[in-house]
Amino acid sequence: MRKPLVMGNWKLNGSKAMALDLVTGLKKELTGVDGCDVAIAPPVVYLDYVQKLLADSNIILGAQNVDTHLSGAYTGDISAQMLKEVGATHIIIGHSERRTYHKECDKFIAQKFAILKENGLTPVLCIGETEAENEAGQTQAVCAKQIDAVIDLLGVKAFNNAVIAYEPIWAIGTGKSATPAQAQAIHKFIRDHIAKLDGDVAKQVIIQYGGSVNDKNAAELFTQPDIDGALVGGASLKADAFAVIVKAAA
Ligand code: G2H
Repeated sequence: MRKPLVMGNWKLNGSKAMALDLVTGLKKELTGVDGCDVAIAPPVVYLDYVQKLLADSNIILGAQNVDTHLSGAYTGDISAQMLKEVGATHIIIGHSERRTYHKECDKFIAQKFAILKENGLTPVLCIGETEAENEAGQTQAVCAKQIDAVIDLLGVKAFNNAVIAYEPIWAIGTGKSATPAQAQAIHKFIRDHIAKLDGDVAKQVIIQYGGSVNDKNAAELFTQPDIDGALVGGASLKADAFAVIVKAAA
């Protein structure tokens, strides 16, 4: 049985005051909630602060990015060991916003996956197609290619204790979520794609859906057998909405 994971991706939002408010609210709303892992990924400068706020809770600390190097002359970068030292365990990589704005390619993202695994951290690998690719019927091919970049570098077993977040780019921050049936179809494709190489790895890998998940549409998405929780952007910035999503997955 897979335990769903609902993860909040704060993106470039927040402040110390907001973090205090949000974490205080989440701890209160989520007391006693079991059956779903919960993680939040604040901006990197707040990780240490949020880690302290989370000290007496089960909420997992995540981060939104990592560099492929561990140390050296890489101005502005943050290493896997630094993330680990401040208590972050689940690290988002390959988000479409980084693929687009920072020109990150599949091979580079696979290297990030590798450095996270080498340091005992959990990659949350975002994949997904653009609207044009979707309309051209290329969704499966795009997702397979993004996953295969990791498999080519590390082998399929790298997906043991890893997370995939399927985020159709046309659904991100647009309010236009994929339907539960649409999402289920591609989640099943992703799991089957991995199962062709290793059935056990496929069975345990968490496949989250992401893209305009909110307190209204989450419950229906989670009825689908291959949707194991969600990566949530906008709706993770409000404790009450995020708690509704977590409870729907639990
Ligand atoms: C997709 C998602 C979180 P939102 O990027 O990663 O954001 O829920 O705002 O669409």
